[in-house]
Amino acid sequence: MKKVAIVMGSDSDLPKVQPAADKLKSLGIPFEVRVLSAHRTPDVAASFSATAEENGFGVIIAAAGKAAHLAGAIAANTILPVIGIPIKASALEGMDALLSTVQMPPGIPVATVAIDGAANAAVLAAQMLALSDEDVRAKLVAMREKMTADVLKKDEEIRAQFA
Ligand code: RP5
Repeated sequence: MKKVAIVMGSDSDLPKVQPAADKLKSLGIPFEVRVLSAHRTPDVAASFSATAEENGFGVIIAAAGKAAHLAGAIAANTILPVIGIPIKASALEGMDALLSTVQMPPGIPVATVAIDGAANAAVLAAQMLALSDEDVRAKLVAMREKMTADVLKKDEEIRAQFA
């Protein structure tokens, strides 16, 4: 199975990124986690990205805050799909990172999730891998079914409470 890379601009991003790792783990998808910075370690970030495909990765998740160029810089060096997580890490509440991550020029997309949307980044990565992996697809279907059942149960409880 192809691996997912989770890269973040700083170890200070980890608490916000952890849900992506947790979700991939729960889906049984192999992943590796790195701290790579578009600004502080640009050469290492570029070479990681340029060799990611030959190193067995299928999707890269890139999280960064402030002037968040990591996902774009990673996307510039690979044709693997890149999912960006804008991290809320400054006085601008994550809007800085959101705009820096999402506003990519034509030809180099970054599939950007919500500010601090790490869990959805992992689900989206899993959906990409599910295109060619039946086991991952089955796990995603089961996850959706459980989600639906949980909401229906809560609906029943709330209706009973107000009956
Ligand atoms: C960004 O700057 C990082 O992704 C992080 O969100 C933010 C602050 O980094 P540190 O100064 O905490 O290392 O590049």
